[in-house]
Amino acid sequence: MKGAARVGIVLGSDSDLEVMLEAVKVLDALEVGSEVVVASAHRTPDRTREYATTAHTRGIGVLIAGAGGAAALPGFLASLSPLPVIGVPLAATPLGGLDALLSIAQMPKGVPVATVAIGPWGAANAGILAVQILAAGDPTLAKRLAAYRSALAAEVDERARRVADRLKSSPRGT
Ligand code: RP5
Repeated sequence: MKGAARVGIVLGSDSDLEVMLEAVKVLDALEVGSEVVVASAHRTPDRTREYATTAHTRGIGVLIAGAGGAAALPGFLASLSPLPVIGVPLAATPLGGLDALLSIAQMPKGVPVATVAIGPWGAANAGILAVQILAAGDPTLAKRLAAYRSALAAEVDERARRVADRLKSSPRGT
């Protein structure tokens, strides 16, 4: 949420907030300002239309939309906004999010929605993907992203070291 918002995170419902905070956390860590709004494609179409058609005029560069039931929201935003839209399928129905995943991913040719994994992993990845899109035209952000990726790699190196140490002291893991 830090600074002027460059990423708009749209929730179909306040019940989506907990999972979608994973995207906010990533954006905060990478110092990219974001805003969170609740706007449903089917319950508040006018409010959603208003947001989709004006977000780019206020400095927003990417939209992230989380949706569970029916999951029309990312496609609805993409149909109205010139901005790239990333859809996060949420496990809000008895089908565990697979319905949302298929609905969001299967956009007909011509109006794309970049679709990430179901749930918190997808929300976090949506945040990273949004930063990657913005970083294409922002060298400072690109550097920050590179540092983030290096930190991820260092973490794996550390895990590999721990596994090697453990197997050295007890090769059969006993
Ligand atoms: C979708 O239906 C929302 O995105 C949410 O994931 C799901 C359930 O919404 P609530 O009934 O909890 O408001 O519109």
